[in-house]
Parts: sequence; C-alpha cells; structure tokens
Amino acid sequence: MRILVTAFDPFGGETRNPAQEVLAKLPRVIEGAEIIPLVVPAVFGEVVDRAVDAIRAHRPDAVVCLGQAGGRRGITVERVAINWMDAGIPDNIGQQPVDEPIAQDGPAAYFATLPVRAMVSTMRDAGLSAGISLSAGAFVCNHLMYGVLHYLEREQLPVHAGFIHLPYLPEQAGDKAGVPTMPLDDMVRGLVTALTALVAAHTNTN
Ligand code: PCA
Repeated sequence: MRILVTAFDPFGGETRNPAQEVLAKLPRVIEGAEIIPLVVPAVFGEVVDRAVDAIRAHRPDAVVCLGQAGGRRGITVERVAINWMDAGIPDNIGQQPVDEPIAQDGPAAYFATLPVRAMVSTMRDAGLSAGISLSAGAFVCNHLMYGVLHYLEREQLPVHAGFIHLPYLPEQAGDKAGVPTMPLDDMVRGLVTALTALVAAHTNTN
C-alpha cells in the first residue's frame, strides 16, 4: 500500500505549522505501507494542483492531508468537505475568496473516504486526545480536501482520502494565553496510530 501524506506550510503569520513538522518526523514505512510525503502551500487553487500532480505521479492507495486547526484541543479527523470558500484571512499569496463555490459543477459536499471512526478510536485507545470533526472550515484545508475528493470522484479512482487537523504546538502558544496545544511527539504518535488503522482497513477490504 502507498499513502500520500500532504502537509501545509505555515500560514496566517505563523512561522511553523505542526502538520509540516509531523510529516518530517513520520516514518517512511508504517505497517508495510510506503509513506509518500508532500509539503503543500497554503494557497487556494495551487494546493489542489500540487496534490493532483502527486496522485498522478505516485498512484497512491490513500491520500491523507494534514493541516493546523489552531484552537482545537486534539487531533481531529474530518468527516466532510464542503463546496465553499469563505476565507477569514488571506492565503499565502493574498487571495481571500468570500462566499464562492470551489467547483461550479461539483456537489455540495463530499464525505471523507478514510475509516474516520476507526482512526479516531485507535488514537483514543492509545491515550491521545482525538475526535471526529464535522467541519474542516471554509479556508484552504477544506479546499484541499474537497479538491482531492472531487478529482478522485471525477476520475473514478478507488483511493481513500481525507483530512486530519492538528492543534497548535506548545511552542506556538506563547502569545495565545490559554489556547490548547499538543506536543509534537504526541501528534506523531497519533498519526502513526491513525495510519496504522487505515492500513488495517485497507488490508481487510483488499
Ligand atoms: N490550516 C488551514 C490552512 C492551512 C492549514 O494548515 C485551514 O485549516 O484551512
């Protein structure tokens, strides 16, 4: 099995993105599955192009996208991506779409095709704070998740795909009193656990 794992670069004035740091520390093989790492820019449009290029080049069996959701308490696996952009801040090249669909011809939403509940349950069993999220927001992360699922649907590719949001790192919270954080090592352990559940689900259905 091959898993493309994407991670966003820092955005919104931050100098770090936990997603990128988790990706850098992720093993290159998990339970026999090859991990293909890809750092992507927090830029509407371009981010989907980069992910689609990587899917074409590597033909993965699954695509797991990682991003930061500052303020969330634990690792959240997204259930749904909506066909909508509503950016509260500019992306990394200054684009700020407000109330626009992502794809004129697309459905209102796509559900993740990852084993969302199993991924969350195994992280919780490992003692980590994790949950299912019913909104990936309407910024670049939701855009990437929707764009990848829309591409896979159009091409009829049997590839599991979805998105995992990570909280702030403790090092990012110095100027944000009271904001929840999670140490990098716990996030890495969470990702390895979640991807192990994904490999198990894939193995059982193939
Ligand atoms: N988080 C943002 C975009 C990039 C990232 O890591 C989001 O949740 O949309």
